[in-house]
Amino acid sequence: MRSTAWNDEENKVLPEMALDFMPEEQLRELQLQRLRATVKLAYEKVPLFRQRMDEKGVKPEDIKTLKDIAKVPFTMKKDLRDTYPYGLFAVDLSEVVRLHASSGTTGKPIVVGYTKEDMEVWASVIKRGLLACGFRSTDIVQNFFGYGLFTGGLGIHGGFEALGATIVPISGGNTERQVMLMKDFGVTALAGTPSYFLRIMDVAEKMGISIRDLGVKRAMFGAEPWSDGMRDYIEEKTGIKCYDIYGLSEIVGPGVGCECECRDGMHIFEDHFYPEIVDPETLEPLPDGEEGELVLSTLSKRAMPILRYRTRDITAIEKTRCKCGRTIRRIRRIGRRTDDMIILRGVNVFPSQIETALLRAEKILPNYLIVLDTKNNMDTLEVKIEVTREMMSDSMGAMEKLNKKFKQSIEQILGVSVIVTLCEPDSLPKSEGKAKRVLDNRKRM
Ligand code: DLL
Repeated sequence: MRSTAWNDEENKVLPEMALDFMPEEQLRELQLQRLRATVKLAYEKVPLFRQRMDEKGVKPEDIKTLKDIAKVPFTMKKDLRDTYPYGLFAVDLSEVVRLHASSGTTGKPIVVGYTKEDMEVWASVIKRGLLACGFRSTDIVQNFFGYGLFTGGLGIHGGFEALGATIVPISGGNTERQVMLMKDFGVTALAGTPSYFLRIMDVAEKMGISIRDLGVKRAMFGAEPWSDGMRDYIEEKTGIKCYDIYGLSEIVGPGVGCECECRDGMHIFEDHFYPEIVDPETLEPLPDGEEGELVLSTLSKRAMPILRYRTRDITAIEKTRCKCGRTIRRIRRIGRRTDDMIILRGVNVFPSQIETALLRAEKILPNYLIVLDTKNNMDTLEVKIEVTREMMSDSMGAMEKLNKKFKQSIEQILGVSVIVTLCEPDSLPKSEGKAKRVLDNRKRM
């Protein structure tokens, strides 16, 4: 049996943790130094960055203060798609030790790469977040973020491993087994998407197991928006203290920012990621305290430095210092985006991907509607497809075959299971101007 004793003194002096409390002046100096090195690396090694900066007449030497970052052009998801798969890499592939991928806006994913040092930084920022939220090396952690190309599973895994915790790398799915292992393995901590945990709670109840009576103390949730109401609901029902972790594949994956014990916004690990808030319309930088689109630059990434990435996430940088004393700034929890990306059970889905899938299946684009719902505490995605007269058939078999073809094509592109419902011609709402393709009936607490 592991000892549950935790030596606070020992862990406070961990060098990574001390970085959260660096004197502000020193932090800004470090950021500037790293920003300059990153801009130089990107300019010298990545043709897209060089071309964009040349077009604006900006040279790496022009970055003299942190404010000069505003001179640097933005990067967008489309840039990662257009340079698929390795066009933004700044090092030789022989130095890349890991690839991950996330949904692009069409059929192709976007690809990200890491050097050995990038992997160490990634694990260290997550470890700092875990420590800040009270997770300890004595924890037995059930990690139900998906393992694979998604950054969630393996990323969080690396953070817990760096912490020295015992990891149960169960990944997502097989819900009854999740409940069984949680009980049998004496799990004390969880990591995963909050929406999937609601499903686990439901199944546990059906199995007659009370999660409250198991030894789980803490959960690290993220990868999708979840409200304070949802946190209260989970905490009241299970007694588990829940924390929020933020990140995105383009920047590193989970661990760009994380809450601390105060749970009053997410601290950005500013020594590795530089946050800005811009007006999503004018793209002008906004002062701390004002809400806008979060823009992030990497400060230490070598395999794939990213300059001023437009995350599409809406938030604000808090003006005040957190009660915990950390000098790294916080962003408000994220509830919405400026684009049409849907996050379904932690997986990013764009309506345009569904269009690609429909086109691929039948070579024409029928009218369609995406309906999101919550059934048995699990979020579902239904694609209602209006069959055209040419597709219509009196034979049940032919219609079932058509349904299967659409379903397979969509699932292949999205990587999540969907429900396909074929509808009569002219039965779905027609667009009047901007098509409203998504009906979100999900229960949000
Ligand atoms: O979701 C990385 C991650 C994995 C974060 C595990 C936290 C935990 P992507 O698949 O690239 O990466 O999706 C990134 O997900 O731009 C946000 O819109 C959303 N998102 C991520 N974390 C949160 C969060 C991972 N804590 C996109 N709250 C981001 C709200 C979040 N939205």
